[in-house]
Amino acid sequence: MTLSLFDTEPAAPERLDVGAVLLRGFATAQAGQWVAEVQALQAASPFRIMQVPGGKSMSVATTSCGEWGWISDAGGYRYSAANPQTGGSWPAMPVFLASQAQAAARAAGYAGFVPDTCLINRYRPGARMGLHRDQDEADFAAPIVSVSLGLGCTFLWGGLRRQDPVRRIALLHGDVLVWGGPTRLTYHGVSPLKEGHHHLLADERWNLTFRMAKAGYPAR
Ligand code: MD6
Ligand code: FE
Repeated sequence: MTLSLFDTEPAAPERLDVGAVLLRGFATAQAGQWVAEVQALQAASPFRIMQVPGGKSMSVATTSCGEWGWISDAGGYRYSAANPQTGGSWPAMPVFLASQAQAAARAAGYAGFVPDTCLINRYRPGARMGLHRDQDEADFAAPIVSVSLGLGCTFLWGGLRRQDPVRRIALLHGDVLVWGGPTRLTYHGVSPLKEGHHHLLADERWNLTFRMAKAGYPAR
């Protein structure tokens, strides 16, 4: 196969680690729709800065959609059926987002991924995410599908122990990271976002993580 700048074929899946697959550019062709869907969601359920249990503020702004939303407050981290800002439920997960996330999971070898929540994080220059593990979900057999839009970032990929060495991986607009299996509980984070300009999102990076918060994997 010859490759040119104009090929629309997505890049071959890149294996980042056991169970972790990077689908470069998976969301690029339909990025406009991704952005429009998130804009509509955030009109219903605006991004806001949450507190972490110690009382400090996160540097990213967050919202959720789906049956569950991820929240953080003085009481800790958890999934909640209610949005604490409104007391009501979260906006439903748009069919486009759910089906794209499912397709990405399938492309990475995870059939039966049916997300019940999507956490949306907005980064502006300087915003970061400290090393952490995603461990608030009920079934670690389910992967997480992570979509990057807007400005690129340096993603930190560590190991199963906090003190393990960390690899630095560029995540760019349209990249989708699907990750589960033996490295599902890998420590990871995001370096402070650098200043920049993206044609769709200006000085922002959006990260969407689709999860099965409460459901068992695979869905049936
Ligand atoms: C981010 N992502 O990319 C932060 N967590 O902005 C995460 O913390 C993350 O990308 C679990 C699985 C995939 C992720
Ligand atoms: Fe995470």
